[in-house]
Amino acid sequence: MVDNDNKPSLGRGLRLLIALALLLLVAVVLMVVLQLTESALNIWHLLGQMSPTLLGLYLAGLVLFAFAALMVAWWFFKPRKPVQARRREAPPPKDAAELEARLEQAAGKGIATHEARTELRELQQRQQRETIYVVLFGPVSAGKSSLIKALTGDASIETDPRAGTTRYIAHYALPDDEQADITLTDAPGILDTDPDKVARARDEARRAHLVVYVTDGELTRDQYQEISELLAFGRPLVIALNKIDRYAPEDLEAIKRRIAERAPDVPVIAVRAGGTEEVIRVMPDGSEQRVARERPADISALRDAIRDAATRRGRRLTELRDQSLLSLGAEKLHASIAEYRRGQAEKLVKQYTRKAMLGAMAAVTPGTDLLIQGYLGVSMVKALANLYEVRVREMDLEQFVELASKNVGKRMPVLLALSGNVLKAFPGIGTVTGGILHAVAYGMIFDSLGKAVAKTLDETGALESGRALNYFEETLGGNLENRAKRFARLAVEEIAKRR
Ligand SMILES: Nc1nc2c(ncn2[C@@H]2O[C@H](COP(=O)(O)OP(=O)(O)OP(=O)(O)O)[C@@H](O)[C@H]2O)c(=O)[nH]1
Ligand SMILES: [Mg+2]
Repeated sequence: MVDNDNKPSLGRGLRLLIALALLLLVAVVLMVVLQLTESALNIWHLLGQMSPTLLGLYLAGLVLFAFAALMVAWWFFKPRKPVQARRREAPPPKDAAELEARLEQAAGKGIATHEARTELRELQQRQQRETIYVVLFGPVSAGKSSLIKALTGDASIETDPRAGTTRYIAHYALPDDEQADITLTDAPGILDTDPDKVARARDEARRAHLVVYVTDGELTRDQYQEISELLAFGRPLVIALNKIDRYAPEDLEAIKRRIAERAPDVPVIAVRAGGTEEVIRVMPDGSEQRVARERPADISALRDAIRDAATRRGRRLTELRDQSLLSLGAEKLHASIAEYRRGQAEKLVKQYTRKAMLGAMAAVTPGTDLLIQGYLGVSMVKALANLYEVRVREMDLEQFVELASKNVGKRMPVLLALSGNVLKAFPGIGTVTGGILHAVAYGMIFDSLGKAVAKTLDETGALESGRALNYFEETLGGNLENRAKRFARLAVEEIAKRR
């Protein structure tokens, strides 16, 4: 640093020159002021001679112009919220061709599309058949399979008091129907402990024309939630209240009333699937015997409701079914895209972390490393945003990385000390120089920043800077020792490669 007392004095010639330049500047300013005053007086004079209408128009024009200029200035200088750009979700595809086009585009990028393609194929196959698909859906052991058994008379259908009997989707034709071709679909129960079975049932509810929600009692809050989600997907729905043999008539009415209050637009049909049950019979000699007893079925109201829907609303049901299956396909594609992006984001973060570490090792003078890392940081966040198709302005990107750097600044001494510490465990790297210390620290910083940004983009479809910075703080400060060791190992490997 240069001391004030030792400041070299400016030469006389130079001071004279500066004084002359200042004088010239004052003269120019004076001239400009005089010129402006003259113009203003002239304009004032001319305005005085104008007709009042023309004067009004002129003044209005002036005000408008000033307002426009102010607006432009405001737009330019207004304080900007840091990075809030949001990705627009694609609306559901209109038809099979549109979904097909989206699938091809995704496949071109290397995204796995088989799950979505299966849904598209399913739709195309179902469109070729005349039949109306009716799925029996609901909690385990509510009697879905028993109802299908009763409706079709198919004795091979497995039913059991134990929960989770039906594992896979199965279709059965509703026999002897002249008015409509109806297929009943048996599905695993929801509220099953196996999430795959539940997912299979939920998907099937999206593929069917009509959903019969089977319950054997009061509905829980989760069940109402499930029903309202199905309704939101545009699924035509009826509730079959099964096992009515177990209820007194007034209890049954009370349950029906409560369902009607919570799901007012959904018809509730009381049924009894029947089946057999084991009872203990006391014999005349006092001994006990287990015997199978038939429960009479009462399913005609449900059969009528299904037929009625299929014959009266068949076309509308098919339209809704097509839309529902298309959106299911689109959702599956969306999930595959998200999966693909997560994988790519991980690769990008690895690449940039390595670059940042190499940059830190190569930095010659203090300060350059920060500059390189700042540039790299912006590039990494930009690459991640591009991957998630989130448009972020350059200015916002820089502002975000600047905010992240401020967080880093506070932690840098700790990170460097930690790097020094863990590097001691690696023999043969010679003296621990600034470069390698910074490399380890930057490894940790870039890895945390990249992961935080990727997580935010994945969760919100936007680069919400507050959330991303919080995640960054969390990851940067967590599990320090192990992460420092990991990046120390990487840095040492990098040095070994160069030797
Ligand atoms: N009391 C009575 N029991 C019934 C009735 N319908 C079915 N059940 C009994 O309820 C139990 C479950 O029936 P399932 O048809 O296997 O039920 P599910 O909904 O298909 O069950 P999962 O496949 O496990 O999801 C069986 O023991 C049936 O006998 C009925 O109307 N009344
Ligand atoms: Mg079943």
